[in-house]
Amino acid sequence: MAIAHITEDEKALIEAIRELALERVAPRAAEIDHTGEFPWDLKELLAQQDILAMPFPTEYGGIGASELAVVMAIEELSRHCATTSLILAVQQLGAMPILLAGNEQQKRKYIPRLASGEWTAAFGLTEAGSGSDAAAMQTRAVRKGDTYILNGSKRFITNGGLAQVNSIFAITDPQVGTRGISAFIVERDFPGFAVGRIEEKMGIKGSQTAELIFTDCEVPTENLLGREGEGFKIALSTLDQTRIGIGAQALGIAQGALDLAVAYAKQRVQFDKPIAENQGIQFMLADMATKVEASRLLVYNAAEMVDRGEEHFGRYSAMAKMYASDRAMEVTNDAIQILGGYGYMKEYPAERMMRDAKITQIYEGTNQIQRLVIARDLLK
Ligand code: COS
Repeated sequence: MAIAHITEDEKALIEAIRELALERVAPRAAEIDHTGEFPWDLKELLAQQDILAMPFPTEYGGIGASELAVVMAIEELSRHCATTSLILAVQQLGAMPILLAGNEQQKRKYIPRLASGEWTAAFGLTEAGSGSDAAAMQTRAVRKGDTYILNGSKRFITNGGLAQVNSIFAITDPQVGTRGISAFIVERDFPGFAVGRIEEKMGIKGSQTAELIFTDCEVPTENLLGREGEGFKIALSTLDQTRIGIGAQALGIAQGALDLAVAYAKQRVQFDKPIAENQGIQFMLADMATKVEASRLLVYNAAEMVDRGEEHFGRYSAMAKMYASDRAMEVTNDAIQILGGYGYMKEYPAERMMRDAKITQIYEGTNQIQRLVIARDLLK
């Protein structure tokens, strides 16, 4: 097991989450994938068990868990159901701009209800024409008295339309590039906020991915995060931290696939012996386990850098996300191979794990963007 510097209390909490995931989340995973419905019951469970409170400071109603404990919780949930782990990951993602840039009044207003799980959060950066090139966004925010008027739309927003609290990025000054982007807290009930298309996806099916449409959407000026023009930096610093959670999600999926492949290889008999007795299978399992462990070290290391208050962890969070998600794709692919025909069928979770793993190479910055972030930091 990888080195993990967490307190005894956090160790007990992670142990409890591991059991909860096995007993309550695992039995729901196939059905969630099949119906594609958001698992409100599991969101409630995470709220009741204070799991959604983990990323939030105690002074705002959270339990102030370390970043390492947060990513370990995401990992444990992901072993059984990536959709469920995403509820925690996106609660952190959507709220991070408020934690990083919000003033006291904004934190007091929004964080306690996110920590209790009464409200959920979403992060709106991506647009139809602006993915990797986040600065190419078109959504505009124009100040008019004591409100900003937002016009435009966001695409592929996780929890889009379900979340009460949305961190939305929009252009306030089109003349100055990334320095003209600002961040806002937009509530679902604000006039002019609407939900557009709901996407049909390959994996993480129970998680709602939606378009958000702003038509003269009225956002009070008090909901501007930081100052005008600081939005791009708020968005990128948010992603620097929350990408570790996506690495953890990939890690958990890969661990789940490895667990499955090991169990299957021991009980599947061909040519009068368990297939685990074949060196060809053993070598595959050994490689899979090593990839999982190396991913874990990168993910935990990046999280510990955050906990130690190190400032320049962005390179390491990008490495953790990129490496763990690329390995998760390989490990889930190998798990299917070990399960053979059964691996290809929905009777076993291997094929779901592979479909779920795929998104971890794409969201919160494609792995090509992660390489760019790492290389820029290396070469600067
Ligand atoms: N944290 C804070 N600020 C950052 C930053 C970071 N990690 N990286 C860059 N910046 C700042 C720069 O310092 C620069 O500020 P100044 O204008 O004061 O110099 C500003 O942001 C613009 O930086 P840059 O010129 O590097 O911006 P680019 O348009 O070249 O974009 C990338 C940089 C590609 C890194 C950015 O667009 C990106 O991360 N894209 C991926 C977006 C993404 O992850 N989308 C997924 C959405 S969530 S599912």
